[in-house]
Amino acid sequence: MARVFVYGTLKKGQPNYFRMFDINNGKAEFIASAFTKHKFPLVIAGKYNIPFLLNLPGQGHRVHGEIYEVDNQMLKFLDDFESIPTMYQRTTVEVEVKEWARKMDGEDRPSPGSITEAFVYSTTTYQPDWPSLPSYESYDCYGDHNLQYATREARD
Ligand code: PCA
Repeated sequence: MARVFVYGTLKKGQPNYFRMFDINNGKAEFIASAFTKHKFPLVIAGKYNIPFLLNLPGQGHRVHGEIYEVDNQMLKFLDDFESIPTMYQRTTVEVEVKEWARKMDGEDRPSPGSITEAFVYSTTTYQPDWPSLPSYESYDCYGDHNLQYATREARD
């Protein structure tokens, strides 16, 4: 089992969320909503308007996302889906918990505000102009930026 912090199209309500709940890909369970302890640029870039967290700590915003617990099969699926290591790299990030999932109720329920670690799909293999693109605190493919995400199936 591993914990993954998702901030882009894998979040609830976003276009790739369903992939984490396709049993053919493995298992995933929602653990908490959270935001990164440090700031990072979260930009929307490239021909397909893909969200990328640039591995440049200290710039941009504290990025909002969700932590999922995934099994090994799902972790492998996600590594493949996110085109590791060329498009993204899977790194570790410190995140501050906003709210734990109900299943975490119980005596050892950690408090909101606690810091935990999770994997994240971030990148150092970005184009030189990407750090100067607008950066977002919370990704929403339907946001007023008008940068429509092209799904895997819609790309040429
Ligand atoms: N999928 C991963 C990285 C960016 C993306 O669209 C995620 O949601 O965290």
